[in-house]
Amino acid sequence: MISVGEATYQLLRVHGLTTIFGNPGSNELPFLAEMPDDFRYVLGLHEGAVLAMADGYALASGHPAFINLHAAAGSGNAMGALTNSVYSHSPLIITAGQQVRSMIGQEVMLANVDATALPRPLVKWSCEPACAQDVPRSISHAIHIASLPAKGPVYVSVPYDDWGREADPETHHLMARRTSAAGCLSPEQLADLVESLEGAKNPALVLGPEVDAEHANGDAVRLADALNAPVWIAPSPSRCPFPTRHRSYRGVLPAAVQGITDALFGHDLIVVVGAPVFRYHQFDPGQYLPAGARLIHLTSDPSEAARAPMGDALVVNVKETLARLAAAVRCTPLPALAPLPDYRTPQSGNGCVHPDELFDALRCNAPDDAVYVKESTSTTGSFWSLMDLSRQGSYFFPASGGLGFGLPAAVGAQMALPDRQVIGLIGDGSANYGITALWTAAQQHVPVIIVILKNGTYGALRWFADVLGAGEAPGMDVPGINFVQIANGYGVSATSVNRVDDFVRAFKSALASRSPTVIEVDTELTKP
Ligand code: TZD
Ligand code: CA
Repeated sequence: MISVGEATYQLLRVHGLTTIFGNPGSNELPFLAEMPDDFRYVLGLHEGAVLAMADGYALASGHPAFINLHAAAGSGNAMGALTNSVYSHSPLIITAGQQVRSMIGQEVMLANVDATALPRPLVKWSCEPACAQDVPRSISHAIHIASLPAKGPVYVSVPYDDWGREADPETHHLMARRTSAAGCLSPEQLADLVESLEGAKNPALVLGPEVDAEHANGDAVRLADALNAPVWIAPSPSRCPFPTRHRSYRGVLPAAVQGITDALFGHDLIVVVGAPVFRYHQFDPGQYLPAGARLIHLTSDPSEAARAPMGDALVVNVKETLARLAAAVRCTPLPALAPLPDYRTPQSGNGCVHPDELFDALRCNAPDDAVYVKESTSTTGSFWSLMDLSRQGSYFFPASGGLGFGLPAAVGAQMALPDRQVIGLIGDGSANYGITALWTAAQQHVPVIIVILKNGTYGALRWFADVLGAGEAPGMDVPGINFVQIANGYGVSATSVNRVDDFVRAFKSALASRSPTVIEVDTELTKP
């Protein structure tokens, strides 16, 4: 007979979940004390950083990540970061330790009262097993439901007296279970779509993060080539689904109703793949679509399909659908696409580095397959005009705009992708929400490069204050932070630069060092 704890570790091993991201407390120690030698525990010093590190690991690896948090307090600390995981469809298996079963009702210290309600509505599913014997099955349930489309985070609260109990003898069946989804277009649905595409005079593709998550970037290129159609990236992108130097690439759509309609003016068919319709941000009411345009939405997420305010939707596997469409469409030649504009000439900073110069330097000096985790909110336009992102998994941004993702997610992504250089591009405001991940990077020898863009302010808020006509508000500047000292304090080597040539030197030495490095760059304030 084996214990509930042993059965759970066996199950996690079968699913390749041998890395535990966590921050422990007394409720979790009985589980962690049994951790087998082939497992690795990655300690994060704050649960927001724990969750975002695991998120970066899951997003970059394409596999679920396992998290262990301390009861309600630890779960609460992680919830800001969890807002991003919902919209990035991250399959995070979040577990939290609970008080012993007989004491929960008394609300003793560290009882997670109404534990399943706590993480809602941010998780896809949450559970506290009805008895100890149901713990391995509940964790199996969690892994499967997190990984089936649409993927998402799940939460399991486990009383700590469960781990030592005897497992159900039938638990072995769980180890062999596999679940998968097989939604594909019927022949009629495929024929309808092909007819719509072939019949359109001027179709446009709008691609979202799911295309990159499903490794369908190449399929999207084949469809764009077959259609000779322009391609936009859906607004507020959390990933890059299409090569930004492909001749069809037209840029990132603005995150505003009328802005999108204006950008797509003249198209009679708009096919949105793997994104919500749409992820607007600034309130700019207007028409949802150009006059006479039809919108078709392809997504694996029934909620994305249902909540859109316009268009027809098909809930599908986006990779398979793109591949089948690319193979099926036969288009008469459309007017030639306008040539792609050249990179814009980088502007120079005034006594500091302009973000244009920084991104230009990165494009020229970083490896082609570098992975960028970006959380610098005022430099969006500059970044997309100057970078060349051509590979799958090259770009990650907090999917719900919740700061505190970028720095830890860069550490997690670098752990998942030891053969690619991960570069965090983090604002001097954003860096503070997840700064403790530097300690984990140092302890785990994760060779991530964190570039901190220091403009002394919450730049995006300054821009937003203008958009809203709000004028000067309190709390918008962040002067007097020394990231070199902070990084050194956590055991990470760091340097500060205010000229682009010094940045290039520091960056090259960081690349060569194969150890975590922070480069603080004094940057010019720009508008997103
Ligand atoms: N808190 C959290 C957790 N998420 C947020 N999105 C905000 C606050 C509000 N916020 C933004 O939406 S952008 C921003 C804040 C505070 C400024 C970030 O400043 P930064 O980047 O220095 O990281 P820029 O490039 O100067 O804008
Ligand atoms: Ca800033």
